Order: sequence, then structure tokens, then C-alpha cells
Amino acid sequence: MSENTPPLAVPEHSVESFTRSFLRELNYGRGVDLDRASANDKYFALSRAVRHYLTTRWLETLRNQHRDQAKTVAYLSAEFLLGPQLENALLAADLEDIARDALANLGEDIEELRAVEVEPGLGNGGLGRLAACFIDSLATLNVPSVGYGIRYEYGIFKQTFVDGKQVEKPDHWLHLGSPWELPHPEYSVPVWFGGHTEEATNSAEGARTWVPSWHVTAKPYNYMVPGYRNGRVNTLRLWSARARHDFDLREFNAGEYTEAVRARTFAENISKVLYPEDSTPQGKELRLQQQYFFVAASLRDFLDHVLPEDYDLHNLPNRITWQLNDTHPVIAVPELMRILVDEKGWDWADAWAVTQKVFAYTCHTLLPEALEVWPVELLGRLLPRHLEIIYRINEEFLEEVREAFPGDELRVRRMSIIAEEPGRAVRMAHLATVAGFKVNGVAELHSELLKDKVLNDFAEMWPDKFTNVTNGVTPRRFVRLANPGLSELITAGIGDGWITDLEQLRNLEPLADDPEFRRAFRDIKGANKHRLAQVLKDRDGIELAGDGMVDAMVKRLHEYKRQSLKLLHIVSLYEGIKSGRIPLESVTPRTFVFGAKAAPGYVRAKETIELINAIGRTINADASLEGRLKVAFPPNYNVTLAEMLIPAADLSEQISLAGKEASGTGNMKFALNGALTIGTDDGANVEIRKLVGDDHFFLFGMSEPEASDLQAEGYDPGAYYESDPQLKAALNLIGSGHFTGGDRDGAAGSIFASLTQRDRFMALADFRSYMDAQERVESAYADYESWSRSAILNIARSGFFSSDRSIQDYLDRIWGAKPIDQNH
Ligand code: H53
Repeated sequence: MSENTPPLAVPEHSVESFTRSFLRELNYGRGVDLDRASANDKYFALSRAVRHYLTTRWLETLRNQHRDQAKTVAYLSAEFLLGPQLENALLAADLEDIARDALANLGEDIEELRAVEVEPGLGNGGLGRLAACFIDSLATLNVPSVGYGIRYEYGIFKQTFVDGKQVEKPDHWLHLGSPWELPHPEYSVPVWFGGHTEEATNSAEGARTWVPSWHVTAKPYNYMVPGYRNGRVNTLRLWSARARHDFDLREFNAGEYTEAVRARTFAENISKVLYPEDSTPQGKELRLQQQYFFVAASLRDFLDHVLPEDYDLHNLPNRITWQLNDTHPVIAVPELMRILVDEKGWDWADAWAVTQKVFAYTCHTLLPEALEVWPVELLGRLLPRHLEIIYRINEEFLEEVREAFPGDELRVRRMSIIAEEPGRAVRMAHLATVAGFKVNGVAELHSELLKDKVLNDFAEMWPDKFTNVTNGVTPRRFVRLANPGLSELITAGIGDGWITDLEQLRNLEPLADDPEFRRAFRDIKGANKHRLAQVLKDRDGIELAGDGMVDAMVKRLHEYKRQSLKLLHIVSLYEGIKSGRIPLESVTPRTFVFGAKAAPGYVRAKETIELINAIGRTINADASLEGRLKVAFPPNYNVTLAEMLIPAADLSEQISLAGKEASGTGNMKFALNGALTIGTDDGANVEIRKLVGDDHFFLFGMSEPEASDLQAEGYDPGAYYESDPQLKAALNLIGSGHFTGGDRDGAAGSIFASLTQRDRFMALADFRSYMDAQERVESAYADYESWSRSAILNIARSGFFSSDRSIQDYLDRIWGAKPIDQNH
């Protein structure tokens, strides 16, 4: 299209026009008429019709971007946990009512068609969902940006339970196709691997020539990322791996069918499946291939297709920031150096000066074992030139360290990008910290601990490099879409400005004292609980405990998050009731809701799942507890389920050991939907508590310094076990096999032993304080009037946790990019 050809006009916002679009898509796009259309046909036609309304804006955005060459943010992330696309597109295009009415006129129920969608589960948990919230906010804030990642053919596995044990099923989300992606094979780029290096053919200082030995083709698929009703539609570009040649015709003709497709299978494996690890890196060759694959394709794409042909790359820092989402994309650093020095012929020093100005690094963890480290042998085999470049970066960096701290060789070893023990390996977090112009943590406490502990040597050397950007969540998806009842109530009270300016929720504060408003809030919470109850019943045959409290712990299953501590609370209540210590009538009716996937290879996490299910089975089958206690553990927790569950919750469990959860973002979603938090002083809980106030938050447990002191002194879980009779009784009941049909060896025995002997995340030390806090919860909940006041205040004071605010922080303090006026 020439610069002067305006894109098509946005179709008219009317039921008639929408109906026409829908039918046209059904007839011409799917080749069926309404009478013969499958649910999938109708879902496709509906999605495509919605897409029409956004496409014009998308083309405009791309045009403007090309014309303005404005500073762009490229969010490089191995994961984007997008969640259902249709509802978000309907919302962004302001088509919810029109589409519903149009379909109703045709005798179709939009909810039924929405249910056809399989969400793209291209992420594991917090980090992937954060990336999805961030691209939503970037678009809504009108920032030129592009998300780059991998189009995994199989997303995060589908979790099922068989005899209470997790069994993983492949998530073939593309099985019926996706109406949301647009392939662009013409923009495919080759990505090379292996081989060796040779003397350079150019004369640049530091240059070498890489002679790789094999390659795959990276084929881009574009996804729309619509801003909220602001006319901007950004792009998410996900790469799919293909073999250069589909198959070898000669071999095929000779009857060697398997051989003929070998190359293809090999290449396509790279984007075949998302690694189902969360917070712990898996040192697998394929994973490094995935990382280099998407990063190399993305850099190439930006340099060759987004920038004008004659662009002077010395200006790159004014044109782009590449944000590195954790260490996964950090191989981009030597890749850019390689392009500038070996391909463009720049001297090393010039290339390094530019490279150091275009990357910024977000660290999402505090667990040292979670920082990626690649064996030199592997990296050198897969990417020999990159390894050489890393060595040189390290050499010059260590010179700098020696100059700054003369004689401190211990420090030099600690800071080196290359670890020597246990085997030689590249520390990707160090590389990112050396190359990045900013390094940020994801919550205040986390950023402090990064500076003081995990990356302390680096912070001493470059104090200004370190900053904090507290995470946030998109209010569009997690309030407006997930909780329509609450959204209407808020809008009736304070107008609808909160959807894009979440601090406006502050204006709800006075309404917390209005009994009418509180009653309306309670009605909505009740309706959300019914909605959840219905879904769980239909989906999984699970019953909730009447209208009781919904107490939710949903997150990945990880020992540091301490699902086991939650279990100790449940078992202690159960044991207390059964032994007569706790009168049944005094127990608040409550349903403990769990949602959690365990990494398939994480044995302890899988045992915990088994134990939750075993305890749930026992409690749920106990007629004497009917209407009092229930345990609901719906399998396959994902974004779809989160949107259903979070709005129904009264209590949000955020009980990680202090100093272990970098931020958490579920905690924010719950508070924004009017749940009160029971939590430790960890991650973003700290900021939530400060904002909502101690009276509206149930704090318990050791602080981070207390926990690390106790660890340093030598923690003995046995001492807690012996000295607290209730704790002992709960643990013994688990260990006795009471919940596991008498089996003391399997999950129950293993968790009993691990908690009483090692208890790596000190659940036993926090048990008493947790139980006390749960008692405070019970008495607060007994006055539901005052509880709902606290819940409303939680909403009113959580506006800070919008991802719009996070993105504004990144813009102001890291990226230096600006929102642009779409219509100028
Ligand atoms: O990232 C979230 C944090 C959360 C943290 C999580 C995370 C992953 O999901 C995967 C890897 C990793 O290093 C960290 O655990 O605390 O809220 C987003 O920042």
C-alpha cells in the first residue's frame, strides 16, 4: 500500500453492520451457512468480524509507526500467557453489546461461542501473565511497542487428576486453528546454529566470522494487541520454527519417508512446546535453542524490516529499548554485538557503546538456583561465536572490576560472567546486568534484596543501574471483564474513568461507609460465588460450602509458596473438630479453593497436589462437615478459570516465606476484586498492606530479616513440631496415612518427612502465627458488614497495582519512550 492510500474505514458500529460482517465471514471465510455451521465456524466468524473493527486501527498504527520512527519498546519474552482473546477484543472495540444483540437476533448465544475458545497458554505463570498485562498497557497508553516471543505449538500442559495425582496432557491449542493470528511467511528469517568461527573477512577491531552449520527458518505470526478504545492496535509477533525445505524429495521418492521429513521434525521441535518450568531453569539444549531462535529472529526483524534501509545504527538507542524479560532472552546481547562487529564491520568499542544503551533487564526472582546458567560446552557448541563474544565482554568487564576494587580477587570471581564451579558456565543474569543500562526488580522489597543480596556486588559498582518497578495487572481483563457486576457498581459510583486510570478507585473510599453500597457489593460477591459454584459443578462436579467464605490459594505449585502451610491449617481445623477441641458451630463455613499446576518433573510439588486431593476427598466425604468445610481443587488452573475464580474470593492466600516471592500478581488481582489478603511480608504483599492499611490485611509470619537470621542460626523444624501440640497433631494425622487410605509411604509420608526434617521454606516456624491470623480472619468475617467495608477499601486503595502504572514507571525511569498522539 502506498503511503497515500488510506486503509479501509472502520465498519459501522451497529447491529446490522456487525451481523453482515459475521455472516460474510461465515459464508466466505468458513464456506458454510448459518444452519450448517459448527460452533467452531461460528466462533471463527464472530472473532473475524470483531477483528475487522480493529484491523483498520492496526494498519493505521503500523503506518504511523513507520512514518514517525518514534522510540519503540520491544518486549522480549519467552512467555506471553494471553488468556482468551475474543472477550478482550470485543471490549477494546466497544462491541460487547452489539455483538451479543447481533447474535441473539440470529438465535445464537454469544456465551456459548465464547466457550469454544481455547486460550493460548503460552506461559507458565506470573512472568508470562505479566508480559501479557504489559503489552495490554503499552497499547492502552499509546506507546509504540512490539512484543516478541515464541508461537509454541503446545502451550502449558493441560492438567488432569487421576486418583488425585497430576497427569499432564498436551495442550494442542491450535487444534482447530486460531482466528487471531496472521502468518507472514514473506517476513521469515533464517536462524543459524553450530559450526565454528574463522578469521574475520572485515577489518573491524574484534571481528570474527561465524561459519554456522545448520539453520531453521523463523516464520512470524502477528497478533493484534488493541489498546482500550484509543485507536491504537500494537503487534505481538510470535515466531514459529520451520525447516528451510519441508522434506527431501529425492529421499521421499526413494521411499525413505522418515529420513525425508527428519530435518523438518528437527527444526519444528524448536517451537513445539513451552517448557513447563516456573522459576527454575531447565538446562536443556532445546531451551537454549528456543531462546536464541526467537531473539535472533526478533533482532533481525527489527533491524531489517522495521528500521528504514539506510538507518544509521549509531542512533539505535534513540529508536529502541529491548526489554529483557528475565534471563531467557539475554543471548540477544552477544547477538547484537555479533551483528554490529562481524556483519556491519563496527569496531568492538563502538558496538559495545551502543549495545550497552539498548538493553534493559528485569529480574523476576530471588532464588539463586532460578538464575539461568549455561554450560560453556553447550553454548560453545550451539553458538560458538556468541561464546567468544561473551568471553571478551567478560574480560573487559573484569578489568573494570579490578580497577574499581583493586586486589579484591574474590569479588572478581563472584562477579565474573563465567562461573568456574561446579563446571564452567555462563551466568546469564550477570551478562544481563553488565550489558543492561538498567536492571529492575519487580516489587520494592524484591528490588532491595536484589541490590543487597543477589546482585549486591553489581549494585556496589553501579548503584544507579538498579531500580524498582512494582508489577501491576491490567484492570481491563482482571476487573472490567472478569467482574462485570463489580465494574458496573464502581462505574455507577465514580464514573468509568477508572478503567484507564485506576487511581480513581480512591473515590470509592467514602462509599465504603455507605450501607447501600456495601449491600450492593455483597450481592455482587454472592452472585460471583454462585457463578463460580455453577462452573465448578458443571466442569468438575465440585460443590462449595453453601454461601460460606471462599478462601483461595491459586498459583503455581512451588515449595516456597507454601501450599503445605495452607494444608497444615486445613488439617489442624479438621483435627480440632474431629477431636472435639473446636466446636463445629464455631467454625466459619468455608471452601478452600486451590488452583495449581506442578512442573512435571518436580516430585515434591506433585506430591503436594496428591496430598491436597487426598485431604480434600476425606473432608468432602465427611457428612458431619457438610456445609462447613469443603476443599475444591479444580484441575487445570488457567487464565479462563482465574477470571471466574478471583471475583468470587473473600480471602486471598499469599503465604510464601518472606524473601522468596519476587512480587506476586495474583495478590493484586484479588485485592482489586475485593478479597482481603492473609499474607506474609513478602513481594508486593508489603506494598498492598501499606496501601490498604493494617486493619484491612491479615499479616503473619517472619519478616525477611527474621527468616534469614533463623536460617543462618540453623533452623530446626523438629523443635517447632515438638513444642506445638496442634502442629504436631496435624502433622501426625498426615503422617499416619489418615487421608491416604492408610498409606504412610507415598505423598503423605514424604511430605511429613520433608516438613519435620528439613522444611526448606520454614512452614513450621510460621505455623503458629498463621493460625492466629486465621483466627483473626474468622472473627472479622463474623461481622460481614464490616468485612465488606474492608473489602471495598481494598479495592479503593489498590489502584496503584494497575499495569498502566507499571508501564508509566518503565517509561519514566527506564525506557525514555513516550506515548504518542495517535491522531496527529
Ligand atoms: O514472576 C512474576 C512474579 C513472581 C515470580 C514470577 C516468575 C516466573 O513466573 C517465572 C520465572 C521467574 O524467575 C519468576 O515468581 O513473584 O510476580 C512476575 O514478575
